[in-house]
Amino acid sequence: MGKSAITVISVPFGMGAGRPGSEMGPDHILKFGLVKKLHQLGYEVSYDKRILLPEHIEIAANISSPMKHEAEAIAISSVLAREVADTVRQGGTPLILGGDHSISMGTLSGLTQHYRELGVIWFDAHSDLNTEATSPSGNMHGISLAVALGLAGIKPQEIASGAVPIKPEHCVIIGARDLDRGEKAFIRSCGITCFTMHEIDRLGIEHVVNEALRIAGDGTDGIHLSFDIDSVDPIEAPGTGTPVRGGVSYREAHLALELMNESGVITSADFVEVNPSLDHNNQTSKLVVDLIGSLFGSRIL
Ligand code: HAR
Ligand code: MN
Ligand code: MN
Ligand code: MN
Repeated sequence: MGKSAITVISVPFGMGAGRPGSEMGPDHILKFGLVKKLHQLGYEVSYDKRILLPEHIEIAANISSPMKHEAEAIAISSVLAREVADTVRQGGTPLILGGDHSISMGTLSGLTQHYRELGVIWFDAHSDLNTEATSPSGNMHGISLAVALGLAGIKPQEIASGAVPIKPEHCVIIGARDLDRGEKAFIRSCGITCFTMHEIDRLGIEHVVNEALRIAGDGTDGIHLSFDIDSVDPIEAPGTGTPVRGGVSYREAHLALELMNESGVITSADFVEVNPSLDHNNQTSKLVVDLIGSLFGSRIL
């Protein structure tokens, strides 16, 4: 990432997850020194933007939808999309703090108003590629990537007029280890690249990330990193709602983000699914601060 100004956008929204708590994520990440860290790295930072649910949700709830809190997730995403698009228009680098992963519907709908061929790196234990028809849980955070790709009933244009779907060949998932049946079938057929934990074990995180950057950068005009903290092993990141053992290590996570920084091609990022109510001594919030530091150029020497 270049040294342009960073616009931190807090999204204290957790209704897309199956349990409460991730709405406290942004305040905790800020409390544990994010702004100070970014200042030390030489960035100008604004951090007063907070996306709240509108008092009157304009989008009528789709009563026939099996998804829980669908209207709220769409409403918060619409407001977020506007803020993200404004940030990009003003030349800032958007850094969005979630919140559960449903908010990335908003991040991506805002970004594609400017980046018409956006690459996406989705760092996650899950693929979030269920649709309303395949979701086993009804939780909105499990369908957000499908929405961004235009595969779900909810379309990106409903979240922000002027948004376009992400193309599957511009999308790379890293860290997957808990996929539902419908998601697996879709990944096999659609042209998305998915580096599961198996591939990370065999190829190494450096190779995987370099490949991801190449694929997401090929023919695109920007690359968004969507970092779900449950990609990291629960030993390091226990403060998250759907932990899955066997995730990337502390070192692998840092190296991945350092490589992304070195590449200079990441144009925005969101960090999601921190749930402070499940955390141990705030270690997950502190980890996210350090990981964001690596993405923005923090070095040991
Ligand atoms: N695949 C499951 C579902 O659709 C679980 C989704 C999980 N959670 C997340 N997203 N944290 O990455 O409900
Ligand atoms: Mn996710
Ligand atoms: Mn996840
Ligand atoms: Mn292309």
